Amino acid sequence: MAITSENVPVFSSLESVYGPDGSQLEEAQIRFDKLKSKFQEVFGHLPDAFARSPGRVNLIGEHIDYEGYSVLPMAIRQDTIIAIRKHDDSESPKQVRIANVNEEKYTMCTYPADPEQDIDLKNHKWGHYFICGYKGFHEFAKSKGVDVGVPVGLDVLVDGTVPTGSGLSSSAAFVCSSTIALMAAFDVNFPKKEIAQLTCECERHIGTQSGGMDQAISVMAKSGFAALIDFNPIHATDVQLPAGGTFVIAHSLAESQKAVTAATNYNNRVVECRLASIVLGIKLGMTPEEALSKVKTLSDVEGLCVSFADSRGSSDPVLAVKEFLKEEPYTAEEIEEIIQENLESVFSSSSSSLDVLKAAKHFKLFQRASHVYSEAKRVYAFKETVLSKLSDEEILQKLGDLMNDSHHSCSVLYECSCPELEELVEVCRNNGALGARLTGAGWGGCAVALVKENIVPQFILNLKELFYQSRIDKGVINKNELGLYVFASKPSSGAAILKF
Ligand code: NG1
Ligand code: MG
Repeated sequence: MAITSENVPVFSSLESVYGPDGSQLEEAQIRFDKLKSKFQEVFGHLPDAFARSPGRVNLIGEHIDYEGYSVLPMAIRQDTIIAIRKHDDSESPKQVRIANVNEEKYTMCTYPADPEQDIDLKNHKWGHYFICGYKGFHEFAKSKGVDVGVPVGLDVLVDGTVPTGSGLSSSAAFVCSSTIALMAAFDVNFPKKEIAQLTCECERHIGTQSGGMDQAISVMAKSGFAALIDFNPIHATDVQLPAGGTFVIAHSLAESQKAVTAATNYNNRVVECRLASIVLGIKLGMTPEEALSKVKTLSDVEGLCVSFADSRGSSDPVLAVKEFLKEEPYTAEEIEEIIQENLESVFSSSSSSLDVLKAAKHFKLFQRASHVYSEAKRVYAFKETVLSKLSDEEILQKLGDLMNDSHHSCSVLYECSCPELEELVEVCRNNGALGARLTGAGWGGCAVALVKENIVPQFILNLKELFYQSRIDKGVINKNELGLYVFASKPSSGAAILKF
């Protein structure tokens, strides 16, 4: 298949991915050598190909991708690398065997070589993420009429450096590298935009109703640029960040297990947003039937808010929320009365949403909708600030303010922060960050701080002393692991296939 710049690049050298300079390349060389020898040791063969896909840090635009709004992340250096070998028809076992270089934490998972298998969500295993990619790859190939033959055995070895449960999207790095490794093994290459869409959809097999940000940036990132990602259809615009500022990522050390807590955290918010959009649609003049059938996300009803204008005359759905939704949480009965339908029927096709309904006491429609609409505006303000004619100094200051506002909204309105993240964000701000916020889904994981380049080393030292030292003393982490939990990051490149 012809490879164009629209497809995933296929490289034959590590320099093309990790850059020509010293430490990163050396580190990568060591990882790849280890992967190869481990592969040989575990499976008795060398791999056919490798794929890598990076984690990401979201700079602004939290919990709005699944509501149809644009977000602004950048890829980070940490990534997942996968080595893969496809068996011949005649070889057995006809299984997908997934091993990890970190075999103590991740023991080998084995699945049947069946692209139509269901994923056992009640019994969460790390290998499930590969199977998401496996199912997605086959579904997509089928939809495109690409013949990938009868199912054969696959050997897979994984090496991930994106910390898990940290809001840096280890899951998307894993699902995207899995899908791309499969493409390499089957000798096909799809356009990046289509891979971004397919990986977003197939990661939902894990049970979270995720938006498409993580997969889009992991697949489409360009080295040196953050990206504004739009959805429906997916589109990425490069964003050159101003000189003089650096993003520092710091882990709160609270791990958020999103696949396990979905019903009360992530999927709960997706359901609340859906309900908020239906109720708002009705209040803005739709009939209940119309709202129930047409409205999926808050972005779907934004167009009905035109008569609510801000001081600059542009339409402002936040004002419509203030007018039409009440601040007190809604009970299920109150919502059913407005929408004239019972909630179980609204969500009958989604078992993960039904789990949410079972677990929910009430629904905070006002708060969730206010967050989404205001956060969507902050993303555009962020992009416009970057493009503005202000001095770099002023730009950095404004971006920092927007990040602080975003955090406040996540914390107070969306309630996806946690005490450790609150403490960390505060420490960042008290030590010279121009702005700091939780990043990713929240409920644990990382914060991202915008820091002037010239104070970065001192800033990191201060975080070590003021946030991490007490945790090292208590044995939560090891002193020599600190570099894994707090680091400065430059925008890295997106997914690639490596064939040597
Ligand atoms: P994390 O938790 O970083 O994987 C999740 C979602 C994103 C987005 C953010 C919140 C997945 C795979 N990713 O990111 O799509 O909604 O939360 O902004 O669920
Ligand atoms: Mg994730």
